[in-house]
Amino acid sequence: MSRVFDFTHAIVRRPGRSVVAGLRAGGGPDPGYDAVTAEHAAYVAALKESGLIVEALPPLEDFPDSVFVEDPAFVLDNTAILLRPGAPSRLGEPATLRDVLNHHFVDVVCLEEGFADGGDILITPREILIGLSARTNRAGAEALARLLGDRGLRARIVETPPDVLHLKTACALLDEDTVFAAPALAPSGAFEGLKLVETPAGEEAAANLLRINDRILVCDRFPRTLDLLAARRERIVPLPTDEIGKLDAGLSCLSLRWSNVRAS
Ligand code: CIR
Repeated sequence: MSRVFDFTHAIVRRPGRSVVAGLRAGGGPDPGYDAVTAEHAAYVAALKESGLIVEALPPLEDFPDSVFVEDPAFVLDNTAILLRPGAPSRLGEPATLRDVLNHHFVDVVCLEEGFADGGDILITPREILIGLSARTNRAGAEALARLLGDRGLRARIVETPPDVLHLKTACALLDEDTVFAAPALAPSGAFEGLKLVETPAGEEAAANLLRINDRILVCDRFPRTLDLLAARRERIVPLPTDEIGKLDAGLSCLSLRWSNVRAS
């Protein structure tokens, strides 16, 4: 039986030089193109080592944030949904994925109303959670939930704390029963039916980890999280994320992942 984090394929997009001008909420040092590229290469290698077939799309200089390919689309089984990213500079990104998604998926549809980012969508074994955020509004979340419902997929809309960019900035599945989440999300009621493991204090950004098959890709700069996962006997793959972190990004946002075993 395939689990929600059993994947066979992924799409990534290589960073363009314009990535250094990507969106970010705070100040801090600028990201560097070479360093982002190195982190991206390590990430792609980790996906391949986890058993995935990876298709790398060419850079798009007109879209500085297009390396974060999870946000403009949602994929599951036979279906791909071209979303409507909530940041105006990213609204043109879904159209750039249409051809590749038509190639891989039989059912490709567009979100027609509101705004929704892929970073706000968490697939759990029971349901698909859609987080309301500065990028995903209620009209977009409801339209997305309808598209999913039409395909027999149960969606639930949840709140994301105001200072969190995306739902998945602050949570990820560790296994089929367990979610790893920043404490700010714990009281949201989002994780009903799942066990909750909270991020260690000061390591909230570690919540954006990525379970793929039998491995967990996790940011390498959070020692207490690495210890916590090691104590759970998880097979961990620590990855550098300092540069993409300067762009408010983590590990989930760098790929679209799916299983062609589950699709029928
Ligand atoms: C943005 O603000 O849209 C990008 N700089 C970062 C997107 C990160 N995406 C994600 O966590 N799913």
